[in-house]
Amino acid sequence: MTTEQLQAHFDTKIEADLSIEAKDWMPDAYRQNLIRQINQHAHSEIIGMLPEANWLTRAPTLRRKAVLLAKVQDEAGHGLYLYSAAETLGCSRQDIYQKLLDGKMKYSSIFNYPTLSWADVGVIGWLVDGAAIVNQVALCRASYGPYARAMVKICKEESFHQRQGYEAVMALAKGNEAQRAMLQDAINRFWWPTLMMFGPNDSDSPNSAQSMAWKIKRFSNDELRQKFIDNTVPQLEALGMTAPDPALTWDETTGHYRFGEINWDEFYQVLKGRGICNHERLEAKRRAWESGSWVREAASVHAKKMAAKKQAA
Ligand code: BYC
Repeated sequence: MTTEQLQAHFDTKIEADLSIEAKDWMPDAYRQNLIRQINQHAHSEIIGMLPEANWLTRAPTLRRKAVLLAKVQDEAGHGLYLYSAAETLGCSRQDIYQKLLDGKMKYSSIFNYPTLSWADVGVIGWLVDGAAIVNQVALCRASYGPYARAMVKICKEESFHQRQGYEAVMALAKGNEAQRAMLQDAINRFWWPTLMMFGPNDSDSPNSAQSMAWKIKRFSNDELRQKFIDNTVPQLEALGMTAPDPALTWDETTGHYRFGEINWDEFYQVLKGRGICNHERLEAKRRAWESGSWVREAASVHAKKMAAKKQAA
């Protein structure tokens, strides 16, 4: 088939909502866009383990510790599913990971904020995983099959994460004055950064139009942000807590909450590596990569020995 015929076949499949699979022909720009998004997503899962892991040794009870340990391990699994999905597009995991360590690839801005109290762990589960679900449920219908299928499993686990987070914040909301103040402080610090997770406003989102035309993204950044706010404000009210946004009001006519202006300058500073924890996060990953070098070496020697044995047999 000529390139034009292959392109026409690809366009017909996208139009008909059929999955594009690893061995199918696809335009190079579609492939590169997926490599960018899926790997950024994978990096976010792996870096995202760090803020909560900070509290593993100080969880208030054994039960909380066991649940948090399982949750943080789930995030490592999400990273693995996503790196594997990205590899089906022909990129090398080592190359991609090196780009993260060199600060040449992005990961979600939210993980550059510190976790200062135990309440932050609950708020991450409730708000951050809650925002991730809103975004990721839509990605379960992404046009690239391996990405969409990875998202189905991830969403099931994220949904448990969101519930464990809400259960933890409910306990604090029903607690004493100091516990309620700790929770309100965590909400105040994480509210705006959570809204930034959905990416820039649609008018400033360079990738959205093409990603939506290719049905990688099914909803725009602003649509998903609004959906998250509409879902979350009633949960906030049920806790008896408030958002740090005086403009947050219910709009009877649109049936949605209105909210204030996001500080996009802060968002872009974080993307440029100037967030509170950018340096610390990448340093932790570089240290882990170096201290794990003996494992990689041993595994590659073992793999070579096995291959030689197989050849000799
Ligand atoms: N942070 O044109 P746009 C989790 C970048 S982890 C950093 O709108 P796009 C969890 C964007 O990459 C869940 N960068 O881009 C884990 C682009 O830069 P490049 C993480 C951001 O791709 C552990 C530029 O800004 N979820 O839940 O169409 C513990 C312009 O943006 C951000 C995902 O990764 C950001 N917030 O849309 C707990 C979801 N926003 O690449 C929880 C998958 C934007 O052109 N990703 N940028 O240099 C997506 O759905 C989309 O990539 C986005 C952005 C909606 C994030």
